[in-house]
Amino acid sequence: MQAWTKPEIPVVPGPARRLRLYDTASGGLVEVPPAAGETARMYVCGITPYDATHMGHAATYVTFDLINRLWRDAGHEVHYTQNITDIDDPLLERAAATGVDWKDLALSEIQLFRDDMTALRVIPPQDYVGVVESIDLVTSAVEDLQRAGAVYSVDEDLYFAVKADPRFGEVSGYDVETMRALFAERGGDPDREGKRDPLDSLLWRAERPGEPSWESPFGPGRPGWHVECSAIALKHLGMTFDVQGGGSDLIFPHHEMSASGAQVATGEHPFARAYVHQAMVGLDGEKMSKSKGNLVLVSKERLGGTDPMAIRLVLLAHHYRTDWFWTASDLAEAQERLDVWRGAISRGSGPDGAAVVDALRAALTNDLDTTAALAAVDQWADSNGDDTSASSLVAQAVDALLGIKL
Ligand code: 5CA
Ligand code: ZN
Repeated sequence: MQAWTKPEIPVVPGPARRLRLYDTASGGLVEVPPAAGETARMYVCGITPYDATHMGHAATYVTFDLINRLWRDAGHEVHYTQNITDIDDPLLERAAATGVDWKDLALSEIQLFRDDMTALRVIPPQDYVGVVESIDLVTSAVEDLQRAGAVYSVDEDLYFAVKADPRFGEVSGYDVETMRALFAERGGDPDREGKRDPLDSLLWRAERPGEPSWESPFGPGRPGWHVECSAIALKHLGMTFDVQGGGSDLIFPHHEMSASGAQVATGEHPFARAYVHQAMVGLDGEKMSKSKGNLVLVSKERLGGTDPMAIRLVLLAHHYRTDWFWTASDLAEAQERLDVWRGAISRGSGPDGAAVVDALRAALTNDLDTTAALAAVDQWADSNGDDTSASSLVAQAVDALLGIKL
C-alpha cells in the first residue's frame, strides 16, 4: 500500500545521544539499537480501518514517530514497517451495519488516516502493508508453524498451540488468569470446544457463509489476527528487530502471540529487542475506542480549524507510559504554548540555543521524556538572551526532534 507524504526533517547540529526505551518484556530500560551505526528496525501495529483516527491512535503513532526521529538524529538509518488490518471481524461488522462494502470502508478510512498522519507530521513507514495483499505471506507463515508442529485444527479452523513456545508469556509477564481474561476481552476464544489450551489462538479461519475468503493450502478462509503481524514483520524486518510497538492494549494477547508465533516458526529468539507500549488515551473516564464510540477524531478537529501542531503538542504534553484523558482545556493550553513558541522564535535573539537543543535531546532519549522536553523549550521561550542564532536553531530542533513545525 502507498503510505503518506514524508515531512521535511531538518538536520540539527551538535552531539546527538543514544536512545533508551522502557521494554515491557524485561521491565527495564534498554538501548536500541544496541550499537551505533546500525540500521534501526521498527514494527508498529497499524490501524483496523473501520473508523476514523482518534486521539489514542494519534498518541501511539506520534510516540513511535519520536523514536524514528531520535534514531535519525543519532545517525541511524531507520527501517520502519507498519501493517493495516484490512480484513477482520470489526471491519466486516461495521460494513454490514452501515451497508457499505468492506473494501470501500477500509479504503476510505485508510485515506483519512494518511491525511491525519500527514497533518500531524508523522514520518511514514517504508513498508505500509495491508493484510489482504499479504495472504500468501500469512499462509506460508502458517505452514512454517505446521512444520514446527505447532498447529492443529478445530473443525476447519487452524490454531496455534502456545505450548510450542517455551517462552510464551515473556512479553507480557502476565499470569495465566490475567492472560485468560484479556484473551476473552480482546478477540480471543478461550472457551471454544476442542481447543487444547484455552489460550491457543486462531491462525486461519475457514470460510463462513457471507464472509470474504481466499484460497489457501488449508482450504478457503482468512487469516487470524496475530499471525499477520508476525509474518509481515518477519518478511520486512527479520527476527530480532529493535522495537515492536503499539498501544498497551496490544501487550496481550497480540504482541505475546505474534512474538511466540515468529519464535516458533524461525526457532530464533527474541522477536524484538524491545516491546514498547503507548499507554491508553481516554475520554470522560473511559478508554477511547472505536467500539465504544467515545471518540475525539483527529480529522474532525482538523476540519474544525484546530492547528494539527496544537494536537501534536497535546499528545507530547503527556508521557507515553501514563494513561490520560483528552480534554478541551489541554487543547487550549497547547494552542497557547504554540503561540508563545512561535512568538519566541520570531525574536531577533534569545537565550543559548545549543543548551536547549542538548536539553531536548537529553530528555527525549531518556525514555521519551516529552514533558521535560516541552519544559526546556518553555523556559527558553520565557527568557531573554543575546544568542542571535538561537531562534533558528531552536525552531530546527523542535521540528526535527518533536515534529512541531513552528
Ligand atoms: N490493527 C490492530 C493492530 S495489528 C489494531 O489494534 N488496530 S486499532 O485500529 O484498534 O489500533 C491502532 C493502534 O492504536 C494500535 O497500536 C492500538 O494499540 C492503538 N490504540 C488503540 N486505542 C488506543 C487508545 N485509546 N490509546 C492509545 N492507543 C490506542
Ligand atoms: Zn499488530
